[in-house]
Amino acid sequence: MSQRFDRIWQNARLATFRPDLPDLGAIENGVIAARDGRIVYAGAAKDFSPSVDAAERVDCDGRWITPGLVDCHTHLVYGGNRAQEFELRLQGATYEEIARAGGGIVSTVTATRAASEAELIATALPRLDALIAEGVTTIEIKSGYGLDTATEMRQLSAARALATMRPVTIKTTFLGAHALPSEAAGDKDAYIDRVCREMLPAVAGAGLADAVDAFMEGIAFSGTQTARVFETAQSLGLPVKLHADQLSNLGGASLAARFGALSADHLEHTDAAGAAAMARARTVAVLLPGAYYFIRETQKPPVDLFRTSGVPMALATDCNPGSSPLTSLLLAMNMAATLFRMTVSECLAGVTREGARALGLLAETGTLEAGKSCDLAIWNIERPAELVYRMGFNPLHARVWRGQ
Ligand code: DI6
Ligand code: FE
Repeated sequence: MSQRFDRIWQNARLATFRPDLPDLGAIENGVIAARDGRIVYAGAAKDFSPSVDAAERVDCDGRWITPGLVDCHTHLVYGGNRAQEFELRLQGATYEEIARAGGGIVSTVTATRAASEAELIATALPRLDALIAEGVTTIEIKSGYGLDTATEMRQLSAARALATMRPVTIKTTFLGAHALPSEAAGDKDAYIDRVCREMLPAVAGAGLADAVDAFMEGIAFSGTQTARVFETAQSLGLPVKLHADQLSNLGGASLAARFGALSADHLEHTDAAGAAAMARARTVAVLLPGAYYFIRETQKPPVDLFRTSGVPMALATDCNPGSSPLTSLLLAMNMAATLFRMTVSECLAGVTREGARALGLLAETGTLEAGKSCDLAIWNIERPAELVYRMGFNPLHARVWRGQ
């Protein structure tokens, strides 16, 4: 019996990230076959029937294929930039000082409110293209620079529009509880009230968000305020995630776990209790070495604790104008290895399988397995470690999204 496929990639080395195989799930002489945009076979050439028929065969000349990369934490859509604030920091001001002085996130809010949806799309596209050029096939994009209903919705709508303009899967996240807008005059509870009663129902009603995030921090929102946002999100059927323990330990990891969050992100200050709670809840730790590097943080996330507690670890760019103006997942991997001492396998799993898990998309993408979307990155490399080792070099040969 002969089967017909749309495309077959052969003579490839596969990093499958299959959960039943160790490390990268490597297969030396591998084949991937796709039909209707989905993987039908990914495995050893010797187990693949030679009688199959395919509309197109691609000889990979021994190149490595990984799953298409997943950037599971970005703030890609925003107005303006913060190069001037960067200069101030070079003169000695800290990130928290700038935030308290009305700079920081709030200055990006002003620029984002002033931007039309078309302008938000136009400025985000080059950043998206930079990620795509490195093999990214799935990306999460947060709001959080509007802090009023209309602008938050405009940001999310721009993020949705990007998905129609490029071959990429985009998941949107509502981050209304990112910072306190100046018109809230210091009243965080009243603002959270508005997030829960007005903004979240409007965003959910318009189908603009796939998840809800919050920034739980001294300069942002408390655990009580975050819990209110999460309760409202869950009552609207939306999964939650959290910017947790980035600058201090307010128990963000434990709170995220208590709500069964998809992920808790940053986590520089997370303690053993937080890691244990995340392990029990299967909440993914999303580590963001770009932010750690850019704000010159010295407290490292407890990678060893996550390892020994069995907390899955993902990596992302945190692409944002204030603390991580980074549009390279390859560089994020190099930083995670160099700064956090993550292994090559952990880094690569972090931008594929674990990134997909952090978005609730593991059934859909993130590994090379039959049944999943055929999202591939094909690399001109001799060994996978090259993807982590180099700084500022892109060895992508080809990228496939949904079989194309
Ligand atoms: N944590 C961060 O690192 C970013 N947001 C957040 O909650 C920073 C956002 C910004 O400074 O614009
Ligand atoms: Fe972030």
